[in-house]
Amino acid sequence: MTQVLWLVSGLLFCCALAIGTDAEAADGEFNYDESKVPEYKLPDPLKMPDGRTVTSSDMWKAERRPELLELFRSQVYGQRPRKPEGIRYEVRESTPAELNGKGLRKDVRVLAPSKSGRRMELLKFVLITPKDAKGPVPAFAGVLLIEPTLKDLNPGRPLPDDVGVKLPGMKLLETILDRGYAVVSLDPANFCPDDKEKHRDGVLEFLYPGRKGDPAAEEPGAIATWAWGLSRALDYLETDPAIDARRVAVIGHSRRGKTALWAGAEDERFALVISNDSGCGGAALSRRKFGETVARINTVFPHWFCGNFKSYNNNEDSLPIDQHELVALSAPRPVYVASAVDDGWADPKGEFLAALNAEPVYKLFGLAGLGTSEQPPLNKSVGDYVGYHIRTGKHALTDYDWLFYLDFADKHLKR
Ligand code: GTR
Repeated sequence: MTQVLWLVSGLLFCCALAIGTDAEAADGEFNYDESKVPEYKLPDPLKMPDGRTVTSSDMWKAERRPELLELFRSQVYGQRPRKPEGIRYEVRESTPAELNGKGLRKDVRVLAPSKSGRRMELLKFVLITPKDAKGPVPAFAGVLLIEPTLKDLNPGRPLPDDVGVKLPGMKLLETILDRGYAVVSLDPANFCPDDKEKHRDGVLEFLYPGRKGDPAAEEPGAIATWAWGLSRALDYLETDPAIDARRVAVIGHSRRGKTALWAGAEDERFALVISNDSGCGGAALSRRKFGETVARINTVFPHWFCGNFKSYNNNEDSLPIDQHELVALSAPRPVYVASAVDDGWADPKGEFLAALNAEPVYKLFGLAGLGTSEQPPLNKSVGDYVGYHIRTGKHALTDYDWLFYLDFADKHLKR
């Protein structure tokens, strides 16, 4: 019965959160017609450029994975920023009243020495842990995963409408805590603002002083920088006895879902990867050109990807990779891709096909994937090591999605 209530409230909630990304592009310039998807041939994740086929998990790990990772760095997201020496943490603890005594909150500032010798803030995040945990707990980590304020952090800053956990009374966050997970939410505001003019203002200016403009050929864009920030949060989690840092899932919605996939690819310490409605540059196959296209994303968000990615505008067939290989970079760790049926802009079918076409890599490890080659019916979760669902409703991370993610995490992180 509670389950049913959850489902109903989830559906209502996701309707309430509907945002208009697909409406913004319903002007005929973009394709939403399956019969108009061009013919395309996906690159084979198991084919090396010299013609050899990857035949074992060892060969995947030693040869193919590094090669694919490098292609995504140089052609799509940009090179990984370096990690500064001498990082320190400053932690402020509190017990937020909104969590009804269930959660302990830590505001963590990650500091690095600057040229002047002073420590400067690289980034900050919020960690909420279940208050009465008996030992180290697993966690979900993401960019803007919970309302960054929970009241008092950056007061007055407007939030994206589609941020995951901001139910009245923090009901969903309480549920996550009750189920034994911590939540980590990275705030990109000062660290790497989501703004084409200002994305360099935080950590990129600190690491690469004086550079200007859009990311150069292989320079990290905002997605790579946010992903790097999630790794810095994970560094901290490794030092916090409340957390089992070997059981941290990285998760995100939309642009933050693209970030979760890339964070999981770059940092294999993340134990599980979840992308919610991540679309173009996330789980959706670029070659399908359904909904948002490479050209459009690079034009509207020139700061998200590296400079080289722009050479694939209207030229997707020449990409040396496609996004199924990004999903495959999670292997052998469990990965979950989710879509929403009214989110044509993010190409639900393309997201499903990326998950499906990542399976050959999981097979190398003897792990089962989706268990189906057809998109499942609405609101049904499928898959073992590759999970998928397509939900009714629009582009959002809803509590309904979360319930599937909690079950998936229980299955893999609590065994
Ligand atoms: C849209 C963008 C999508 C998606 C979305 C979001 O405007 O075209 O790729 O990332 O924003 O992050 O909400």
